[in-house]
Amino acid sequence: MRPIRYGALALAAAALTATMATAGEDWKAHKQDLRTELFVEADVDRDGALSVTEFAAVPDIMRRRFTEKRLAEVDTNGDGAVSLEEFLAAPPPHHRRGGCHGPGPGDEG
Ligand SMILES: [Ca+2]
Ligand SMILES: [Ca+2]
Repeated sequence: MRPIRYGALALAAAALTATMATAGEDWKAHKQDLRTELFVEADVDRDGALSVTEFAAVPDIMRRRFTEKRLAEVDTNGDGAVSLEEFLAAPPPHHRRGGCHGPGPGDEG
C-alpha cells in the first residue's frame, strides 16, 4: 500500500474546493444573467421597473422561453414545427435532466 501524502491530498482537496466554488460562482452569475434578461424582456415600457401588469407577465415569458427551448430540442429537422415523428421520438419533459422544473447547474442552452 502506498503511503498517503497528506500534503498532496490537501492540495488536491483545496483545488477541488476552489473548482467547486468557481463553478458555483459561474452558475450564480449565469442565473443572475438569465434573471436580468427576463427582467429586461418583462419591462415592456423600458422604465427600469416592472409594473403590476409587467410583473404578472413574467411567468408567461418563462413558460414561452421554456417552450421555445423545448421545441428547438424536439424539432430535430429544424423546420420550426414538431412533426408526429419528432413528437413521438422525444422523451417526455420530466424524463430530461432538470425535469419540468427547469434547467439545473450544468444545463446549458
Ligand atoms: Ca416597466
Ligand atoms: Ca420539425
